[in-house]
Amino acid sequence: MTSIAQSPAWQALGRHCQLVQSQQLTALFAADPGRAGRMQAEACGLVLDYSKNRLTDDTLRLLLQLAREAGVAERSRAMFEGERINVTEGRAVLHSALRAAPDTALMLDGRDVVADAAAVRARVAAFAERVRAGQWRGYGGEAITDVVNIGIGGSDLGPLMVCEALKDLAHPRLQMHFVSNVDGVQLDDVLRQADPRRTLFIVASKTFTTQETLTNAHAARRWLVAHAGDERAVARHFVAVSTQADAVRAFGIDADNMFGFWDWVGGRFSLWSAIGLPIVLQIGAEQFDALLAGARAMDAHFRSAPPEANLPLLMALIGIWNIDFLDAPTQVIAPYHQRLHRLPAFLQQLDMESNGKSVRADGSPVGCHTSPVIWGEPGINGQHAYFQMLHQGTRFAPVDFVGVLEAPAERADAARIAFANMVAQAEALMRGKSAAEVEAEMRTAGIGADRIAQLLPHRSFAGNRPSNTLLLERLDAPTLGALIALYEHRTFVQGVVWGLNSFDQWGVELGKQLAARVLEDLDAPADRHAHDGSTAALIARYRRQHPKQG
Ligand code: G6Q
Repeated sequence: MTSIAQSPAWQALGRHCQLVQSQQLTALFAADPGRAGRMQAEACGLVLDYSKNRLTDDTLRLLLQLAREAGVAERSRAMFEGERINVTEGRAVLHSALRAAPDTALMLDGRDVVADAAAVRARVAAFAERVRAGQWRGYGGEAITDVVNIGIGGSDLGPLMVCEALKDLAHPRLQMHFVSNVDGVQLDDVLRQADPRRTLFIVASKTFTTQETLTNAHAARRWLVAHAGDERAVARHFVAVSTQADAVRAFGIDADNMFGFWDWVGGRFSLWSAIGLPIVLQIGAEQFDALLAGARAMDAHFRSAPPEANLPLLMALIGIWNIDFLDAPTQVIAPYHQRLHRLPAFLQQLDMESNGKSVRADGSPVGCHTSPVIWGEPGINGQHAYFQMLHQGTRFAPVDFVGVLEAPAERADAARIAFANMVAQAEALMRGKSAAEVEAEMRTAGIGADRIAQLLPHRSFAGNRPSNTLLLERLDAPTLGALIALYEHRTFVQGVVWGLNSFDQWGVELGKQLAARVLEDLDAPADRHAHDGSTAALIARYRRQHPKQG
């Protein structure tokens, strides 16, 4: 396989980039009154304005040609139809089947995966309804008030992000908690204020072998049994979500309290499966179905909308343009709604774990840059922190501004201020502020010529910094579902163009193996394993702080 960088469209984009690079966005707008209207696309309650990117109609034409040459449509069909596109693990990639219309069927290894997903979803819904109705009771006979999801990575970030985003729909009695860190602090913080008689633990782990999750799950179990004084309490307070029924049973959780999913669901794509149990508990099965319906609508849009109006395709191609041609090393996610505060962390995993790779699916070098560093925080806070670098740093970082149009009446005024800030920042990044403007401003303020000359370079902004603005008509379950699916497909398309397998994660697997050797040596009087000088010294320093008793 040859690298996409050898393809005719890529080569043409390289040449075209020479022309576009020197152009100012403000000049492109001035020369073309139709630009903003043309460079907008809308679907599933989402509006994308991509006009503030450093590209022209020719760029888009070449990028769409690139997508054709990379076979995006064919690969997408292969994914949706259940081909084993995750070649290193020999697995299909079917998170879309988890949200497929109930009257469709998709056969994989002789099973209808849509029907299997629906059956688990029905069990999840029934269980969640009992908890929400106060019929599922703890060992003391009381209704559950606190739910603790113990999981990490894909078994944490998706449900956490969605539960935060849809908090306005939360069940009034249920408080959700998420514990992922193994250091004990996060779990202690939750347990300190939890009532064991009213707390439900969800142990969420696809493999049920992850050290962090199992350590926390065992600690939570000890806490519960110590309070209850009876092992049998575990059955009332622990449920599991996993693909590994035997390991769940070995932990002591009954099959009745386990909700399964399948190896064709990648961790970072799993919130649509039983991993979404915390979401169902928080917002109810009906709203969870609405979340799935929103994602399903985006799946349909991605599969059928014309390329020039296709949101995931456009966002993916613009990302590739920024990363590979304009040389942007990072991508900022700046949500302007507090409820979306975990979106950057979720997208960081989705994108960096999927496309943070250097070789193509066939093992050959990829030959171009892949996943950028994805980072961000709520934009309004960022304005008082990292936006300085966005405006005046030596590297540029494209931004996805994510805003919400509708707000409840009681928050409308405050929401308008947030929205104004978002639009103003996108405008400022593009426009910049010329030396002439700064000079005139300072003259009007009565500042002397010497001082003006001194301050001019500091107070000028070069501008021409690109961004997308993505508007949600409202922050509800269907629109959020569509937003997540949009980013999933954006990630997928980029992986296809780069020729990657976006669905394995050997770097994560490495992390799962590494700690065991060091852990063994921390407890030993001397190293049993060979380490480099730095690692050995750090282990020795730890041992000095924790001398063995007796
Ligand atoms: C996701 C990754 C990774 C995984 C965690 C937790 O795509 O594979 O983030 O979700 O390592 O794994 P378990 O769910 O198996 O505990």
